[in-house]
Amino acid sequence: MTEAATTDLAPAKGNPTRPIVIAANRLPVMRDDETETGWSPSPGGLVRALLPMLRDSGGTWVGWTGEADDAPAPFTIDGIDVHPVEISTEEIELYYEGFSNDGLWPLYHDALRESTFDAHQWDAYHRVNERFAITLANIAPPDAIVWVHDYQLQLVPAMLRRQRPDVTIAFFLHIPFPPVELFSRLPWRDQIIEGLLGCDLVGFQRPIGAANFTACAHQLLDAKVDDDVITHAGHDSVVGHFPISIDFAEVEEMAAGRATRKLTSQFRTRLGDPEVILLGVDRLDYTKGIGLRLRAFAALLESGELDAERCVMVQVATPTREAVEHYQDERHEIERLVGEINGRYSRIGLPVVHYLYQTLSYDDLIALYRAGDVMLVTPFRDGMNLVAKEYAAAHIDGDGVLVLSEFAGAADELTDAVLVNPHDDRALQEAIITAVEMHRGERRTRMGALRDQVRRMDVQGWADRFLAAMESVSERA
Ligand code: GDG
Repeated sequence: MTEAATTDLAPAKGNPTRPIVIAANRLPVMRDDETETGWSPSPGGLVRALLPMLRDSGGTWVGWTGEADDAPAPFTIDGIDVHPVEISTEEIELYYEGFSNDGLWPLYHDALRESTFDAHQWDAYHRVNERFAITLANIAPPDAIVWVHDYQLQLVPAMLRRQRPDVTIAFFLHIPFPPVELFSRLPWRDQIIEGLLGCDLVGFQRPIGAANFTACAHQLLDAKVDDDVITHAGHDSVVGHFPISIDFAEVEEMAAGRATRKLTSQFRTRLGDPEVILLGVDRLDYTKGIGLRLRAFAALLESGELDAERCVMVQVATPTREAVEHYQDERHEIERLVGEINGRYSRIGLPVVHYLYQTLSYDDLIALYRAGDVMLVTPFRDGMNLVAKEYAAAHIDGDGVLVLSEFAGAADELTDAVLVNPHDDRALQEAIITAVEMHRGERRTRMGALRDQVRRMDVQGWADRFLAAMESVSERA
């Protein structure tokens, strides 16, 4: 069955010269009864980054629809061939919620929570990765570049290489790669490294991710390392870092629209026209440091360094991975803290913390960024953090201050933010005060520099750089 349809994403600037096949846990489209085709673009940066390029070059995407036991026949949408991979209810529990999100996710984020290492979950992870590899092997054209994404699919490259040594295989990890001391806890550590070494190119967000992976390959598998090339079992893999970004022009354009301006001013009014709006926007994930920033806010209200009559905090916490216990615990703790702070410092009709456990529309989100005077991005560990970049792109007024954790990948580039170690309570409080009290001139200088940086290194540039590296490793082979 073949359906043809269109989505509303902008055309690409640069195109690959060879057929490209993307593999990611999720497809670029999700089921949507409201549309004519029954599909609409999936939310998220990856789709925004890759869909225009794929659409223009006529590529292929292999992934899961997001629904259990959902195996529609391959179809074409907007010039992209979509190949759904079926995942059962049990596999969602074991491969996705279990091994990926309760095993790998905490381990790759500084072991902030205890990982579950369970052989049944590993078997399901292996099985689903194999299903992806078989699908890719069956459909990749002879001179294709296959680009695999993220921690759910780390075994795919070697599995695919065994079946299709003729294609170029690349991988990009969206989350941090941990140091060897932490990674070694994983009972299946050698298999994961071997899986990734099936690639011609392995990409990370930060140089430290690439260095950690290289150290693991050397120490665990005795692979030979020569600068950025790792040789194992007679095969070379090039390792590099490619910091992901956002569609700067799109966010800027949305932020400049009349509808957004109106919404921003409505939000400010509804919040009681405070002098300072402190803003947090995150998936409700324990890596993001939401509780930590609420505690810092509370401590500053308590000490009188912040005045509840002048400041409000807005925290958007998007629901995520609700079946995983660590996420349920984190939600309870955040909601307890919000209740405690509001109980103590709010006035009638004027809560001091506005907490939304919801997914907002992108329009609302951009308007909220514009309303935020101080953006708090305080993860304990984060691959990149696109919220920090979106905030800068949305601040077309050239004002606003970003408080940014040193442990977010974005800190490598966004050096004009107020950088902070979120593990240091007092330093975080001081960073918030610095941001709130910063003079207009300094705010504008810093925001100007942040905006220049994100404009220069946008998501199209990221995709172009990765693609150029893939083409150059394939010429090398
Ligand atoms: C992983 C890595 C890396 C959030 N709330 C709403 C909403 N969002 C959107 C934001 C942003 C995205 O979600 C979140 O991206 P982040 O980068 O901040 O974080 P992760 O989801 O953890 O992403 C991360 C990223 O992959 C890319 O490589 O940067 O380090 O962990 O785009 O705008 N969007 C809407 N409503 C919301 O309420 N519409």
